[in-house]
Amino acid sequence: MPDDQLLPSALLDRLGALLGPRGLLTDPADLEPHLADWRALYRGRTPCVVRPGSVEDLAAAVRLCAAAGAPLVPQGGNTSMVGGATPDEGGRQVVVSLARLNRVRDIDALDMTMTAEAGLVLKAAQDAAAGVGCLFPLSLGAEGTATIGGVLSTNAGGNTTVRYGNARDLMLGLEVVLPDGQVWNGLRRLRKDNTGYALRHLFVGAEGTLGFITAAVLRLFPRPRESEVAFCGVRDEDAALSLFRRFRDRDEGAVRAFEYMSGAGVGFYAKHIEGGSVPLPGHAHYVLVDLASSRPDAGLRALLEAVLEEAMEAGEVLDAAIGESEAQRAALWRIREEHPEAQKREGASVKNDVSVPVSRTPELIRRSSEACARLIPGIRPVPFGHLGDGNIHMNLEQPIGMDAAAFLARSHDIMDTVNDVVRDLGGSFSAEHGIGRLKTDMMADWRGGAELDLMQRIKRAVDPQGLMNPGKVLPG
Ligand code: FAD
Ligand code: 2HG
Ligand code: ZN
Repeated sequence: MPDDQLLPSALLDRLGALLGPRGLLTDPADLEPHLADWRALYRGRTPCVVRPGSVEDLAAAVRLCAAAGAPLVPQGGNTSMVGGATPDEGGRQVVVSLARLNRVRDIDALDMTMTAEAGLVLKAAQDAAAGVGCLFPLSLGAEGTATIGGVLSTNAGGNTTVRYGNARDLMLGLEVVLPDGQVWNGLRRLRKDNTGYALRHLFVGAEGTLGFITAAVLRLFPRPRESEVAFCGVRDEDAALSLFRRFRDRDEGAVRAFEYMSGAGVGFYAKHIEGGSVPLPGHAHYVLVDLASSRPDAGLRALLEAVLEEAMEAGEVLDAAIGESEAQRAALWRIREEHPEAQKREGASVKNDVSVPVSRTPELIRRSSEACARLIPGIRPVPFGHLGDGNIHMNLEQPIGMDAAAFLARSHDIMDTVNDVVRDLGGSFSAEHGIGRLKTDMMADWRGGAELDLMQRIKRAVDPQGLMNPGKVLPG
């Protein structure tokens, strides 16, 4: 069937009349960037991309689509790790990009809030906060592309969750276009607001299955005046955990990030990333610790050195490099931030964004690495991530010389193998990336019974036509 017959042409005409040429893309070259996900796991088709320039236009477009029974796929920066923002292959799903709704509507350094539109890029939100002497602390590798609507819809975590929480914890209020085109204005900038069901939390982490987030009130924090970053070679996974505990016990509030990396991942960074030099090569395990304080006299360097010295005496830290300038601190962070890209360049890999209680992270890394090695001899474990949150990206790289397609054909076996360990340790099969399309088939097993039943009832109540991001999150 030709693409223009996939949706009634009358709907396309009405959308065109409503939104104008900037608001409706139909040229195949313009559609292209919206059809595949960052990992290239999925490639879909769409008759058009709707790009509304105002909330009213989005609401009107949603009403037109609802009347025509056209399914809708919200898209922000399209950096989803689970195929959440990609249309399916059927060619009927309309991609709705929030990119043009990208204003900071309001920012208040006394209330410590920012009202930002959904399409605002995360880095631009951080910059806007810095512009009034504040901090918007959410930070992740995709922050130059990911949007406020996207990070809220996935309840993204990232590098600073250990100190500031997930995206959900940074949100006070929301504005949402519902599946029937109604606009709900819940943009209240209140710290206390106990007025029935907390509807705003329903849309955070819903991955676009319940409506469009169009704007949010975000919490701001005092900007850090002092910070320290150390990159450490550590003895093993237990030593990494023990180092986290040492910092936490001394001054929990000082730890802004605590990230684990394997020697394999750091090696991929050195091999694949331009200028990717590593100060302490040759270790099997690494930790990056970032301390920050809004107090100018917090004494973070003394704290850092005291804890590292203690851990070295205990044989846990084998060597450490401390960033002496902003540029050096950024260079140390780059080793961690470039892990996804370096891993991509090394070859085919299977990702497992999983969490366990923090105390079980060493066991998670060891047991899943061993189990995967039994499943596919030569497989290369590349665990890294947010150890301070118990969230390890338990990723597996293809054995050297193995055919990439043959390796990827085993993806589900590999994910099942890791998930068996995760389950045994009381963890979750999705920590921060969400379910998207990749993990819908795991929902019944992990969240079945009353929990999934309630989710499905909520979905039917909010989106009775089932038009919002079909095929994502909930099993069909
Ligand atoms: P998209 O990818 O466009 O969409 C994500 C989901 O949200 C989709 O289901 C989509 O339909 C929905 N959606 C998007 N906008 C809206 C809206 N306005 N209303 C309703 N639904 C909407 N995640 C982490 O948690 N921590 C990390 O450290 C991290 N690092 C990353 C590093 C890299 C290099 C990459 C590529 C991704 C990383 N991610 C990380 C994945 C993360 O989920 C996304 O970066 C981000 O949260 C998604 O934002 P986005 O604007 O790109 O959303
Ligand atoms: C990160 O922490 C992201 O860098 C991506 O969550 C993780 O590539 C991954 O598996
Ligand atoms: Zn992560």
